[in-house]
Amino acid sequence: MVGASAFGSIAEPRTQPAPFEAVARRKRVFSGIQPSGSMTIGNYLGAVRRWVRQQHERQSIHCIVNLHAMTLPYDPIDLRRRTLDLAAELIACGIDPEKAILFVQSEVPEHTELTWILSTQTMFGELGRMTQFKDKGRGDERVGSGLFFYPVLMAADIILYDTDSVPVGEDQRQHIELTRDVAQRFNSVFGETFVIPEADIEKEGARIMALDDPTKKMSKSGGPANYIAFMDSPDEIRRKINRAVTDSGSEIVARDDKPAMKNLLGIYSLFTDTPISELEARYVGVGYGQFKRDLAEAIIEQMAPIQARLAELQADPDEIVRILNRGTERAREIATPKMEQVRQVTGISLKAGW
Ligand code: ATP
Ligand code: LTN
Repeated sequence: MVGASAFGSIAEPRTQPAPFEAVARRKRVFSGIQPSGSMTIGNYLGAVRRWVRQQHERQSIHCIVNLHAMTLPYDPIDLRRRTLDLAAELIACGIDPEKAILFVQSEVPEHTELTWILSTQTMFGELGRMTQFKDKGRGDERVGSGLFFYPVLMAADIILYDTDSVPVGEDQRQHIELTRDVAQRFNSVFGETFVIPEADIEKEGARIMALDDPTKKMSKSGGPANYIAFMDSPDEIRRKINRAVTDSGSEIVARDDKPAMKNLLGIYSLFTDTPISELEARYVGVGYGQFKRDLAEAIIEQMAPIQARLAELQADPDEIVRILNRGTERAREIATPKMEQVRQVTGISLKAGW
């Protein structure tokens, strides 16, 4: 319980600084991605591209969140394969495992331990308001309660590392708001323990829409017509772009009443680093067919070097496992003392006081 006891108040200021506080540190970034399928251009444009850029100036930690991927029905053999494939995809995209810490969530048991502790500070009602739970659970009573708990595990992932900023797509904004609320609540109950993280959501690329339905977000667990993935061959990419839904009319403009074109122009602009207005001007009077052919080639060209590197990495899965094991060690160097601090302030540690 909270409050004073013969052993002192748990909210009392600590007399000794925690070891991690003694070292001045760079801004720390943490983000996660589920091994629920091959990485899509939505993941890349919304999040991963930024992780690659930020690793040079910030201390970056990237986690393959396999425990999150268990919250919907899955095949265990696929999960292991997808975990290794996703690690290879991230490295192929430019995550440098010498710079950033890249690891698999289940290898650091502190994530699940902290989830339980944070669950005691998370309201049932808060979790019920999460739109992802409502979307993925679809109101089905028989949905696993892990899906309900998903945001608590995500909060634990983030605050376990004293994260300053969380680079994600727009769909994760609500989860990060909840993370902040839970961390603040914990700090006010048990004393300053966690850094309160900020969401880092870019305007461009934050929400890439599905190719077969521009009102839904592109998602690697959607059907194959929904996304373009890094595992897709050039021919598949051509076919998928060719079949992508378009709007009525024939104008190639990024207007709100043209959601399909707005999405395709957005993708084109991000991949080629060309302002949308310039693309709109280039395609005045040009048909959808030519536009789509050009877009497919632009995507293929940008993805080619990444795909070549990916093929090399996939040829040596033992090396990927070695990289992930090293990432686990480095992640635990941060997670273990933090978790010990949490055990102390919550009164579940039997070691001498903090
Ligand atoms: P799933 O289909 O299993 O839910 P997902 O493709 O939505 O997976 P996640 O692993 O949940 O991807 O997300 C990894 C990162 O990619 C997150 O930061 C998320 O916000 C971002 N992201 C996912 N989809 C998109 C998208 N369509 N547009 C922009 N960012 C996205
Ligand atoms: N829920 C996230 C994946 C995720 C995550 C995280 C993202 C799990 N833990 C921590 C950022 C920080 C998603 O993209 N669906």
